[in-house]
Parts: sequence; structure tokens; C-alpha cells
Amino acid sequence: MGFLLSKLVKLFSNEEHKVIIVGLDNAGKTTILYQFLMNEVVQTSPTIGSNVEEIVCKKTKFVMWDIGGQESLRSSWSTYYANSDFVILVVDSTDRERLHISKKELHEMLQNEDLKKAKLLVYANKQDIKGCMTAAEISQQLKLTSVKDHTWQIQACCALTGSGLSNGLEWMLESKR
Ligand code: G3D
Ligand code: MG
Repeated sequence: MGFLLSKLVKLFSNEEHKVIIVGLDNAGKTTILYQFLMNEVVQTSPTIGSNVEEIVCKKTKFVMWDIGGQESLRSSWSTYYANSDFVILVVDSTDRERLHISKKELHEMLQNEDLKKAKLLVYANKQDIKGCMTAAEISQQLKLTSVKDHTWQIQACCALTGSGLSNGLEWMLESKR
């Protein structure tokens, strides 16, 4: 009975999902968050601490935490993990030098008990810049195929124009259960 009731309540209420947006500094996390919010590009400044915003899409609410990516802040990422339904990893597709750091941070964070149930969306951002890595290249470098215990997806995008961002959101909507 309790199960049925909770199913019914779920049917009639707007669901809420916690999302954390991580990635190295300058990857485009804040631009993506604000692109989601208002479909326009805003001036960003390096995130100190975190920004949190709610995005409602097809009756589903995503509470998105944009966490600062500078090296000094990365150690505090784990304090945001509890109850996350999704992790969005934003990668600067032009930043070949630091992709190995994203890879290390990603695989480390996926080990965390608090993220056991979280699904992973990787945005290969800055696809507008000539000579950038493709989503396939980034997927390979990040060794995404070795991620077996989390559902994941990689999506090429350009946060400045918003191109590709909605595909990622659609995937989140489809895979939220
Ligand atoms: P962060 O929050 O991950 O640290 P920001 O990153 O969102 O602050 O973005 C860092 C810089 O990258 C910003 O430039 C922003 O405009 C730029 N940027 C974000 N997404 C894209 C993209 O898709 N293409 C291009 N060409 N640039 C992008 P500034 O100059 O303000 O530092
Ligand atoms: Mg930021």
C-alpha cells in the first residue's frame, strides 16, 4: 500500500532531481548553467564556492549545483555528492593538456559511495573552436567505456550558442528512472 501510494504521489507531483555540474575551471560549467536558465549567454566570472539554480523541464525539476573547478576547490567537490541523481562533467574540448586531470577526477569521484546511483552526462563543450577534440576522442581519452556501474552519455555542445545542450537534457529526462 505504501509503495502504491508513493507511486501515485510521484505521478501527480513534480519530481525533483539533484544534479551536480563538475569540471575543471574554464570548462564552461557556469555558462552552461545560465544557458539552461535563460537561453542566453551571460558574462561569467570564476565560480568561488557554488551556484545553485532550479531548472524545470517537462514537469521535472533539476536542482543544479555548479561547483567551482579550480584546483583548490576540487577537494571540496565530495561535500556536494550526497543524494545526487546526475553528475554533469563539463570538458573544454580544446584543453588537451588537462584532459588527463578530468579523467582522474572523474574516475575518482565515481568511486564515491554517495554517487553510487548517479548517472553521468559528459558535455564535450566548446565545439565551436576550430581544432577541438571530438566527443568520440574525449570519450576515448576519459575511458568512458570502462564505466560499467553508472549509466553515462557524452554530448558535444557549444555553451555559447546552446547548441547540443538540450540533447543532454533530453537524455537526462529519459534516463532519470
Ligand atoms: P567554468 O564555470 O567552468 O569555470 P565558464 O567556465 O562558464 O566561466 O567559462 C569559461 C570561459 O569559456 C568563458 O570565457 C566562457 O565564455 C567560455 N566558454 C564557455 N563555453 C564556451 C563555448 O562553448 N565556446 C567558446 N568558444 N567559449 C566558451 P571568458 O572569456 O569569459 O573567460
Ligand atoms: Mg564557473
